[in-house]
Amino acid sequence: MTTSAITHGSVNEALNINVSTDIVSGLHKFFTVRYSDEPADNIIHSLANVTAPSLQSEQLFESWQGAVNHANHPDGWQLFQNDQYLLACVPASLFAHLPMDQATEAAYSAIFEQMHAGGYPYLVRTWNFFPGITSDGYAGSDHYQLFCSGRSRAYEQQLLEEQVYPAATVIGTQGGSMQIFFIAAKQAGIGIENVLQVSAYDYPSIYSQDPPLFSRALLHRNQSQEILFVSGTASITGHDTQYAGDINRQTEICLTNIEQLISTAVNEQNMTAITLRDFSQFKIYIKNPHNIDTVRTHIQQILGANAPVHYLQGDMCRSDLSVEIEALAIIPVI
Ligand code: 3EB
Repeated sequence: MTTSAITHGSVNEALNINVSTDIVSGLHKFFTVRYSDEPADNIIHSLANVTAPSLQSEQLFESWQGAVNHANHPDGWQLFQNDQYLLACVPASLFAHLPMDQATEAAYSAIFEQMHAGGYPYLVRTWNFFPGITSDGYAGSDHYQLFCSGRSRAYEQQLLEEQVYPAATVIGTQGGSMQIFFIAAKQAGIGIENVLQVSAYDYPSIYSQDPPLFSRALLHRNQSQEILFVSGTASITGHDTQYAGDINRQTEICLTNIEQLISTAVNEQNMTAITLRDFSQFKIYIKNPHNIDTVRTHIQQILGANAPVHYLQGDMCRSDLSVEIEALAIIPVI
């Protein structure tokens, strides 16, 4: 890919990590994701910092910056929007006082409200971070299962005729409160499922009472780009975890799953043919920080040494999963 739609700064393992991924929509820069070892409070429009700590430097802050709509929003919303996309982080004040399932329901209901108010009816991508993902909540459910229930309940109240679920990441953090980021759009995207996996929304209820409502990937086209949002992808085939305890084999299955998503998008939805090396960004969440060298060696063999990869500590929703990979491809349309 050789266009200015994507800019990669220098990626290095020293303190000064500085990668930006610009999503450009038409002529309007939508937002920039900035990575730095400094928090973004010196930047004019810092959306938020993600809680998952980096494994690359002592501290790595991800801050999303863009053109903020300066209209006065109640409840502390800071909305980034242009003629096609809306991006925001749900204000914690809307759910911080509630138990997990109700908190999630409140957060997603608030997202749907903002989407409706702004005229962005399609949810295309979400990132969800919260502590204690596999620890007990209540009623025999862990926090992830309660999250799934709350999300389902918010969707049930939506009463939409046809629902394309967004691409999603759900990662357990070591502390802090829940953070939910999302991108919504004026135009619908296309959900991409993985033939090697049962669709998450069809999982049997052994994993969660209410199913995880997300698409394995979402293909979104605008006037100037094809964007493939690949959900957090784990070592799951069918609906079973593969290779518990084997970090290398798990990494392999994650990549195989992502390759399968590419080929479905290309063959069934006519997406431009790309390979893993054409992605703009990977985020690799690793549960045990000791595994980073193993994963990095594996990834560099496949993607090359200069691939746009960030390694982050994060817990997965199943205790037998050790690694999860999300990815973003931005393909300029000529
Ligand atoms: C999986 O494939 C792994 O509940 O939104 C990955 C990405 C996972 C998103 C979600 C869950 C979610 O089931 C877990």
